[in-house]
Amino acid sequence: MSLRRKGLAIAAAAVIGVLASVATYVSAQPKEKVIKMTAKRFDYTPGHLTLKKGEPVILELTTADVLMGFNLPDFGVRADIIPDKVTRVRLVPDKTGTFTFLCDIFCGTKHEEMNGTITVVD
Ligand SMILES: [Cu+2]
Repeated sequence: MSLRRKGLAIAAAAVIGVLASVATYVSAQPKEKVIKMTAKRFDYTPGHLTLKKGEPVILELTTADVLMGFNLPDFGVRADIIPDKVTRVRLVPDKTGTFTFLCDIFCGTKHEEMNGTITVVD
């Protein structure tokens, strides 16, 4: 094998090694459950979620009409839900109980009543 070929073979082996370790790393990560939630004046669908403590989830938030907010103060999570966009929020519940989330962007007459709950179980 020429020196040049040897160099190429070593480089190829290194690339394969890196790809294999990346694949192992990705597959070792816990798969986050994706939960779709739609906001619409003046509620969220679903309006209640049950999650497991310590299990990360991704909330995919969309709005069916106007700009909304998603605020889950007990977990320090908040986001704008913008029309025609998907807002992704990662949540790792680290305590059990039932917690309220609410809309914190004024969206109309019943805005103050727009909320839902998340129950976190062990
Ligand atoms: Cu609102």
